[in-house]
Amino acid sequence: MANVDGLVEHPVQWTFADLKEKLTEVEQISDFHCVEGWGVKNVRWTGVRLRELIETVKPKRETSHVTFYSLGGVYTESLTLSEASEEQTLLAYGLYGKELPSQQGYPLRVIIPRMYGYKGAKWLHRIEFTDYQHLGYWEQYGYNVDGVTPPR
Ligand SMILES: Nc1nc2c(c(=O)[nH]1)N[C@H]1C(S)=C(S)[C@@H](COP(=O)(O)O)O[C@H]1N2
Ligand SMILES: [Mo]
Repeated sequence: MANVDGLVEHPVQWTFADLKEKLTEVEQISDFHCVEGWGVKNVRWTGVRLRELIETVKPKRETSHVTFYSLGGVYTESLTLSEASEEQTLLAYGLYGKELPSQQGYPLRVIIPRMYGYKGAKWLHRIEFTDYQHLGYWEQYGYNVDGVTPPR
């Protein structure tokens, strides 16, 4: 993870180590579900609350959404500022007490348990604050931007 930028008062360029040092580590057990039908109960994540990062960078008044960019330049996702600020929205770097495996998104991934898995970008490297909602990777193929209702 490197850049947190866009419509914020204090953009930061943090290394993964900076992020761990500056924000409070939390542990969260939550169910994970993919829109394709599979799910995993009681997944134990370690990470930081996205809310705390938001408080650090101070979004400007016109900010309405947060866009996430994965390494590789293909996968993107977005949340409203209010969804991003929910208690359970994490930037996770640990899984069951160990470092996030590379397949699961090392070094960092977004977790928002009440939404389908596609809302959470793995291999996160940039967070941008915007005044529009960016249409995510799967959303261009018909998945719903709300992350809650399944595609028809
Ligand atoms: N960068 C990136 N993030 C991603 C995806 C992806 O293909 N690329 N797939 C999404 C989808 S559809 C799901 S269900 C979860 C799967 O997470 P898992 O591989 O840890 O089970 O990651 C989400 N995040
Ligand atoms: Mo998924």
